[in-house]
Amino acid sequence: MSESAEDRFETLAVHAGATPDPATGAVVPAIQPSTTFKQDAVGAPRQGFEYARSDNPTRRALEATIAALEGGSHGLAFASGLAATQNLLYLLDPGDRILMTDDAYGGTWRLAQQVMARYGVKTDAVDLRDLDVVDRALRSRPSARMVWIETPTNPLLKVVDIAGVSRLAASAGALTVVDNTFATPFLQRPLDLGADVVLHSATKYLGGHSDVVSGLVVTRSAQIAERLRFTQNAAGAVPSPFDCWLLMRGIRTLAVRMERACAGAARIAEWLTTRADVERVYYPGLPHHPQRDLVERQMRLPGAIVSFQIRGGGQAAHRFAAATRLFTLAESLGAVESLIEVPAAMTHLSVADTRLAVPPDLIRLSVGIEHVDDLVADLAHAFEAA
Ligand code: P1T
Repeated sequence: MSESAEDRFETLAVHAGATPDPATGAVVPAIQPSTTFKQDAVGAPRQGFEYARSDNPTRRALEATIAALEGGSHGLAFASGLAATQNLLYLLDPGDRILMTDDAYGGTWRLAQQVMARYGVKTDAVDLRDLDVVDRALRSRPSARMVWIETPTNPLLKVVDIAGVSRLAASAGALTVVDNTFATPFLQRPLDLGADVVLHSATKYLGGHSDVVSGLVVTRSAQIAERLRFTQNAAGAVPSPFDCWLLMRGIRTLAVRMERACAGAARIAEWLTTRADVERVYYPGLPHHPQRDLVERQMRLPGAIVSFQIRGGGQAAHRFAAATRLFTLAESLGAVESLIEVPAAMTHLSVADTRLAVPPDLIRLSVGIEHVDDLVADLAHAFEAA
């Protein structure tokens, strides 16, 4: 990551929003709920705002904030991570092909396979960790127009070389999109590594408090931004001003939340490797993670999601996930409270029987910011109870 003294991430996260308000001195941005804006003459809106779906002051402030944090020049906010994904897929035409990481959020794969396929866009699952495989897949016909990276992936925490894949994609004329939900711009900045577009389910770490569903996109390309700005308005899947405000509030504490959660996750991952009732632990910070060197090169910290396979199969996983007390059994991730889920039966149910299917005995932990000793004690109790 390249940061100057003026724009260290922690500082930027607090100050990137439009504050203090020049009109009032308020240190918190205002929520502007107005759906429409007065025009002084026909077609002459005062500050470029006409109608809130097209643009509004609160969303504009959020979009500038995320663009600054990702080191991009254009930010766009959507009603959910999948709405953001949908708008990126609108960049494609019938006959185009996407190469997608072979471990990804189930909903992203479902959108590509069950919706976009009907409009003639084909998606192939590829192990994007292997650059030779990527190179071959980019060369095969029809040529790929977009490479869709998640890194670390959901839920197996595979790590993809963003710079390597972006270089190959660019030379083949394909766009590289990075879903940066698991890492956040605090841990990893894909645009600095050559990606064309970064996407977030802002529902997760950026919001950070399990109280807003939203999606964000950032790019340095004026041409891509213009097309996305058009579909953002034309298709209309936009977040409310209140949701935008909640996200700006969440983003201000992103760095401290991530540091704390990552420290807890590292400790929990290590502890799980010592348990006889655990078959395998997935965490990019463990010495045995297959892309350990890449993790150190590409990420500031290895993240706060830990997955593991429990001995005893799918039923043992279900019993374990229902037995924790502090880890709440729920979908989603990335908030202050720790969550636990069984991907094969929950977040990734829609990819059962596909190449993206995940092991039934896999448990995913989203480590929050509680005291780590309490979290470890909770897991220890669940192993006894399950
Ligand atoms: O839920 P939504 O805001 O629409 O975002 C979809 C999405 C996109 N990308 C990644 C990497 C995600 O993890 C998600 C949503 N994931 C969950 C709800 C989950 O529990 O994994």
